[in-house]
Amino acid sequence: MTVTLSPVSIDCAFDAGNILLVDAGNPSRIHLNIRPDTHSGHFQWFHFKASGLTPGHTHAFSLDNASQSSYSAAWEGYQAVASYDQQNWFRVPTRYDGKALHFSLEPRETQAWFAYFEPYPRARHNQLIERASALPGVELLATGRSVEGRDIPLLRAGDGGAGKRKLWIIAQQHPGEHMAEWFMEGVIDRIQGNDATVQALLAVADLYLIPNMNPDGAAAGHLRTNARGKDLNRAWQDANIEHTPEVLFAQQQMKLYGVDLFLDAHGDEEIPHVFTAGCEGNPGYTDRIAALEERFRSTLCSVTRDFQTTHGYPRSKPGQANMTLACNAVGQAHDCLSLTLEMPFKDHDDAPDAVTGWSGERSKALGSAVIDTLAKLVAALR
Ligand code: GEM
Ligand code: ZN
Repeated sequence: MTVTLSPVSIDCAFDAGNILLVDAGNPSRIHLNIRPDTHSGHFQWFHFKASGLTPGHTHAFSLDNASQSSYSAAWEGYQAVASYDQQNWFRVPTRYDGKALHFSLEPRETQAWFAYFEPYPRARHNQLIERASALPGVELLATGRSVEGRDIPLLRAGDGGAGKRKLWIIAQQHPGEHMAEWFMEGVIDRIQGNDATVQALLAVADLYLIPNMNPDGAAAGHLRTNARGKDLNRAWQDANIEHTPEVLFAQQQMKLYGVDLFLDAHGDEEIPHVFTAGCEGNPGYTDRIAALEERFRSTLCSVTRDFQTTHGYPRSKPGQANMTLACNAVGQAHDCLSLTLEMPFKDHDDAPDAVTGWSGERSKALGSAVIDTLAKLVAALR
């Protein structure tokens, strides 16, 4: 008996949506492409809704231009995420054939969302900022503006008292790296809990938090760039109001308040582990900074299984750092501990989760673990 399947429709006209329909003529096998960032060749982030699915029938999707994406080697070992309610996301069977990325779902409902990683919605960002700003001891310290005029809130937890350490955490310079703002939500949730560790930390330090550095890129479903096609994490030597106002805002605020520690939250397409990258290639790199980097890493390892120091980026050679990166530029300018924190689009293979892989929830838990780490480290920062 032949089953006549209803037509499948594909939609991405929503926050952080990104897909291009190639051919949905066969509801069992939908052909799609990923849309490049505006004014940039970068692409890898995808996020779309499929409606008209037939419960119990296997629908296959293929991203036909996957081999031309920014990090095409990263498709190996990667699994796409899906959701029926945009709240609970799970990994789906996925394979990369060297040209296209193929994934499939035998749906239990007639519609589902698919994405490269669990999206952090702008509405949730707005709620997060509202909630954080209303917490005792937390204030909306300043608000920057993106190229397209979206808010870039800078929060401060702590009273800004003299002599306190200034600990900065920024996130999602690269807009497709949604795990970064999930991480920031975990930091803010921990502040809200106001447990003894948080109280001890905020007695001697203030936390300066920018939960989303690139709202325009996130809204547009970009992987890597802002509305001007600029990679913000390559703009820390020549930021300007016209092309990279997002970075200019952060730098101006750091100059105004000072920096004793800097953490830049990102996601990595290829390496299935959580890791950090330091400033070993900076001209101003010292044994003191090297010791602080090591202590941060060993302490975070002791606090959570979702961190490790075996896998990561190759170390930069002495004096060979790319100073356009936030981590290196801030570490040099403020002579402080400065790290890029990387979470995987895949899974943290030291402690894998077959259902979710790396996820928003695990990013949040890592944010909490970093608070414990900062509390153990803060006295040694200067
Ligand atoms: C990375 S940071 C790159 C750091 N590279 C080395 N070798 N230290 C970027 O901006 O490319 C951060 C990211 O995008 O995840
Ligand atoms: Zn990044």
